[in-house]
Amino acid sequence: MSKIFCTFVHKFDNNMKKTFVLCAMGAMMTVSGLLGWGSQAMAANTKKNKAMSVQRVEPLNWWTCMKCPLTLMVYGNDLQDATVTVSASEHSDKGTMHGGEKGLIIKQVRKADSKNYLFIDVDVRLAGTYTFTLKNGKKKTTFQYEVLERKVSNCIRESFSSKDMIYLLMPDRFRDGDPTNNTVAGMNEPCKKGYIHGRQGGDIQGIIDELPHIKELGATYIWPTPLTWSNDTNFSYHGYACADYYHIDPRFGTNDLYKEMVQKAHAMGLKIIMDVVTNHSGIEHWWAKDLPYNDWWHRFWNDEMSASLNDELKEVYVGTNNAFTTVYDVNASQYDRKVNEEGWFDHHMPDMNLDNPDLLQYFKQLYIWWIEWAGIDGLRVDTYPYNEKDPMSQWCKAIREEYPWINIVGETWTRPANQVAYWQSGTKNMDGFDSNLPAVMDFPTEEAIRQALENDGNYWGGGMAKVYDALTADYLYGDVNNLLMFVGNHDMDRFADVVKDNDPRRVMIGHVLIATMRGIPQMFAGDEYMQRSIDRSTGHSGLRQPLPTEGELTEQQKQVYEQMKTLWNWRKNEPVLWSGKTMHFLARDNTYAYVRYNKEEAVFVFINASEETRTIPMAHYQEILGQYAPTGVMPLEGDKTFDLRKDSEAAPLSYVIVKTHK
Ligand SMILES: [Ca+2]
Ligand SMILES: [Ca+2]
Repeated sequence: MSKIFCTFVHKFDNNMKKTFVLCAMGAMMTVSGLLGWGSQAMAANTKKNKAMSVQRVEPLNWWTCMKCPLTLMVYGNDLQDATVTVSASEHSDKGTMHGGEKGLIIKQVRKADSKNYLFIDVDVRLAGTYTFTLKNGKKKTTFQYEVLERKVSNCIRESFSSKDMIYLLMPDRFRDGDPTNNTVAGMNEPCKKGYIHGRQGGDIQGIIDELPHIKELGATYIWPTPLTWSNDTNFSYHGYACADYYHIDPRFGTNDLYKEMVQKAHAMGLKIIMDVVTNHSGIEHWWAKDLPYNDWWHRFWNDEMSASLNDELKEVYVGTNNAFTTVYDVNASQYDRKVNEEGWFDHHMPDMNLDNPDLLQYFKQLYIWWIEWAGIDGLRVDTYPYNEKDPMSQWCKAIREEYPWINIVGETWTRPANQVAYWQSGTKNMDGFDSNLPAVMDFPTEEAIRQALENDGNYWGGGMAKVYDALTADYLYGDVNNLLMFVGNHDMDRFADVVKDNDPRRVMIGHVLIATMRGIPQMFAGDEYMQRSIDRSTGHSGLRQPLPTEGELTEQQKQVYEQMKTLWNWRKNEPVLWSGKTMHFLARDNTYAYVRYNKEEAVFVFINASEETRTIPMAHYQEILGQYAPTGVMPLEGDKTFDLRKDSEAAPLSYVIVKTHK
């Protein structure tokens, strides 16, 4: 554990005879005599202890020279009426400027609705360890807070773009690299290997162990689904019901190990995306028993609108209606809009109220803290359109003011392209809204590719005509190169399950499309082996299964992997695919042709998604290919030469990729 980052943030009163250490480097909080720490233990502790005390301070530490202002959320017992002062610790000579001016100034102390919280706005000027003193009559308590020197270069970090390939994985269902952490005392759900909905033991060590595999495949970024503390009794493995945003779930590892994973990935040329969940926390979050503000969560079933509803409707009212259309639909009812935005994602996922300024500030600081502390390279935001759009736009802006080049992709799960485009920064929306969100997910093209390959496509408008149509909507988007391209993810049926006959040729066509069309390709772990669900009737749990081991692979899976590896590693060195323009040609007979091109070079792609041999009618494509050399090479086939002026044949369910230049 690094001494530099170890943050001794506060002490309980001497009369409590306890010391509570938060270590920014460490995953675990050590609390003397308290095992199985969690919200219930904390609530009990709070009730018993009537003395003023501080139990948590978030963010865990901060840095100098940050653009984002800092508000400390201080949680403990009976803090509301305390006056707060700060001094540089006697152990530090850094916190006081020459002339005695303080390196950290309290600007404002705000009460919350709960008497056990304080929100303290501070102005950070110098690195150092600061002692905060809270006094109320004879009651007094203190805590220490560390401000570190920021490396100026930290704001300059590259992020994912169309030159990358993102590898999405679910840590619990990826690789169990450390069986000793599978069940942790005090956590509500133990590991239950073999139970399809239970925890399977996968962890951060498993991701570290698989870094060479991910690198070999040709991926450049890794997007693990959330790794922070999740303490639900069931389905905790997916991590989207967060119970502590500042700590890695001990069943996945520690904060230290997370940082080590980032560093080891970086050493191999791989980068890490963090999965952000602002729309909802988990019902087991430590703040659940004692919310800072009454409106911290949306509890609208108690408001005026729900008061008039009968009991049955009140129950329905709790959940979101998933109707994103209400955000931009000029005809939408305010009621429907409110239910979309404020309804709970699930009964165990309370909806966060981002209109509460302290909550919005909490989330800005939270993810800036993780980026700065762990060295993260990009963000993915869960359930993006369920968040209040204006506060969320401010959140994106704050993150990008701190890190101007960081990329953020929002999960915008809706099919019409105009609705996806609404959420991308740069799109010219009629209502003038700009999300400040740079990247969105191309669900319309994902759906088109899946529908094109799940049957023989032999009908009017079917097959590759669907993929062609998807691209005709590109005029809508603020930035087509910042669309996430994928054929599957952790929330939908496995691609190899849905393509007709589970045919490996169809699996490859899907991946060739996302590798060569515009945007940022992303693939789901296991698809490199055309992995299939172990039980589609069980929903998501069945498809989220551990990566097959070497010994479990069939010959067919090994062959697909070799093709995937060749495809992705070739793409890494083809700038024309990252930023080139696209010209595509009307899809005919379930074939689809397009050219990615720039001033120097071009890549010609021909997809034959039919089950018959098709002619490649090269005369059609001379409008663009005529500007390039007449002979190209096929990079995925050992650079075999290809005559770009002469018709040739494409085998059933095949692809032809030819590279040429001026
Ligand atoms: Ca494990
Ligand atoms: Ca919401």
